[in-house]
Order: sequence, then structure tokens, then C-alpha cells
Amino acid sequence: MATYQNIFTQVQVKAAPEMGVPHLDGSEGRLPFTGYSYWMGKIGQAQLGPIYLGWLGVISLAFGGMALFIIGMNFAAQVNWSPQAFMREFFWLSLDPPGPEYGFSPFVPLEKGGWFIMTGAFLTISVLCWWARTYYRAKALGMGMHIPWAFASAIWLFLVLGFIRPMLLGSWAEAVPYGIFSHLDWTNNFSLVYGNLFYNPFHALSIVFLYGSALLFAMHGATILALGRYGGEREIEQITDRGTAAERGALYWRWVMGFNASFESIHRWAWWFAVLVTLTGGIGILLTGTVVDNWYIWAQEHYYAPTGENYDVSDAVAGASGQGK
Ligand code: 07D
Repeated sequence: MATYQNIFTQVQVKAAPEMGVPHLDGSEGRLPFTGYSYWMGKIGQAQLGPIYLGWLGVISLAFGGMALFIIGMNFAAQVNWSPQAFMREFFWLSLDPPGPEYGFSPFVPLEKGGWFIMTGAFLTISVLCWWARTYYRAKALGMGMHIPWAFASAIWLFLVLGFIRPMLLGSWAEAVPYGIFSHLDWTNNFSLVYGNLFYNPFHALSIVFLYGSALLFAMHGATILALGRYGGEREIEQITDRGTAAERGALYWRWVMGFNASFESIHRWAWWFAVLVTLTGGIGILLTGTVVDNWYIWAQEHYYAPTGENYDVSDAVAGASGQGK
């Protein structure tokens, strides 16, 4: 029976497009491009648009487009402009930062990493304009600033990886390359060069919050869906009344684990967990190579990695398998 499975019983209303509340700040109107999609309606809102572009949106898309274009043209040049080779080699192609011989100079020949620096500058302009867009759209609708500040946390990690840390170390060569496998290799290499990132406590914290976010989201999403028959998704009305979905949900979690978040606080839990993934992550990356050169030795010095006389992982492996030395 599908009676209470509200995702299947949703009614899709088709009428004149809903254009939304007026902007509070008198900023320019949204573009009246609207449409309907039955299948989008199955996973969200069936009405598409209106979209707001504004000058920040235009600048962001233009610079983001140019960054992608430079990456694409570099990839194409690397395969001698062959479309077949471009498709075949796509995952292996990479736009790399300048070598260490160029330090952190902004003047690097285009073929030697200049394109990389230009791409990074354009991408950063694009991301920052998009951030400002999230800020001003929230303001125009009289919303809180939760979305812009959460986005800022992600941008913090992005800037640490691609700009702040390379700047502190005085070398573009430290930055992450633009490429599918090359950025994976960079990540793996980073961990190996600095003595295993698992021993970086901020990497550990970042993982805690990443996995924690997934767990909280699953718990909250499941709770609300399970309360669908009591109108659980109408969260705000539920907070004040008795015998509601909210009260059942709260009691459920007190039964299961002795404590429940409130309908409001669960969203603060989720927000903080998500924000802390990249906040702690950025701290961990910034410390690496600047303050700490080898996380395994650091962990040994702080008494939580097995101690050997030198940096000798075989000691840890032998210890873990119970063979000792
Ligand atoms: C990267 C930043 C925000 C992005 C923004 C987007 C555009 C346009 C377009 C380029 C995601 C702006 C850009 C919109 C883009 C173009 C064309 C967010 C980002 C604003 N790790 N690890 C993390 C785990 C290992 C390593 C975080 C797990 C190994 C390094 C996370 C494991 C090694 C770094 C995490 C594991 C290693 C990380 C990322 C398990 C070698 C980081 C969080 C189970 C592989 C990053 C402190 C995130 C970090 C990071 C998880 C293992 C290396 C928690 C689960 C031991 C070098 N790792 N990791 O949300 O913050 O990223 O570290 O093994 O830099 Mg790790």
C-alpha cells in the first residue's frame, strides 16, 4: 500500500508561475523564465524558475566560464587538439601549477604554470562573487545568513588548498592541480609526504564531522519521512502543538537513545557539523608543512602513535599485529 508514502501521492499544481515575494531591498527583478517539469516535481518542486541573475551572477558565471575554458583549452592542447584523445584521456589530463623554481611569483610563463595561476584567479573571483550572491539574495528575502556563512566555510578550505598555504610556503607548486586523477594523486601524495594525514588531528576532526553530517542527515531525514503520515514535514506548525509528529519524533529518539534534539536544534546540529567539516579541514591543511612537517612523528611525540627510534612504520605494523619486536 502506498497510502502514506507521500512522495507518490504528491499533487502537481500547474497554474500561472509563482514569482515569489518581492525583494525587500528594491534590487532588480528576477528573470521571468519559468517552466514545469513533471520529473523534477517527483524529486522537488515542479516549477522551474524564475531565476535571479544580477550583476554578481553575471560576473561569477563569466569568470567561472573562463576558468573552465582555460582548463579545457590546456587539456585540448595536451592531446594535440584531437577530440578523440580528449575524451579518451580526459581523466588523466591536468593543468598543473608552476614548478618550485617559480616560487610564489605572479609572473610565470603561460606554458610553465601561468595558465594555472590565471585559472585560479578567475575561479576565485567566480567563487567569491557567487558567495556575495548568496549573501545579497538572502538579504533581499529577509533571511538569516546561515547559507552564506556555511558556504564561506567551504571557500575557506578551497582558498587554503589553492592559495593561502602555497602563499605561506612561498610556492605555487604546493597548490592542487586541475585534473581528475591528478588531484587525487596530489591528495595521496600530500598524505605520504607529510607522514600520513590520518595522524593529523584536524583531518580526523574533519572526517568526524563529514561522517557525522551524513549520520545526522540520515537520522533527521528518516525521522521526518517516518512522521509523514502526521504531517512531519510541516515542521514549524508542529513545534507548538501537542500530539503532533514533532512530539512523536522527540519521544522516539528519547526512547531509542535517551535524548532528543528539538525540531529547531536538529538543524543547528546539522549546520554546525557541515560547517565544521571544512573549517577543521582548512586548519589541518594550513598546519601541514608550515607548523608540522610529519604527522606520524608529531603523533609519536604526542604519545598516540607507537614510538620507534626513527620514523619507522614497520614498528607500528608489527605492534598492531601483536608480533612485537
Ligand atoms: C575540497 C573545498 C570546498 C570547495 C569549494 C568549491 C568550484 C568550482 C571547478 C575546479 C570537499 C569551489 C570550486 C565550485 C570547481 C573546477 C573547474 C570540499 C572542498 C568551495 N580522508 N584528505 C579530507 C577522508 C585520506 C587528504 C576532507 C576519509 C588519506 C588531503 C575529509 C578518508 C589521504 C585532504 C576527508 C580519508 C588523505 C583531505 C575533505 C578515509 C590520502 C584535504 C572535506 C576513510 C588519500 C581535505 C584536512 C571536504 C582536508 C581532506 C575524508 C583518507 C588526504 C573529511 C573519509 C589518508 C590532502 N579528507 N585523506 O568536504 O580538509 O572536501 O584535510 O580513508 O585537503 Mg582525507
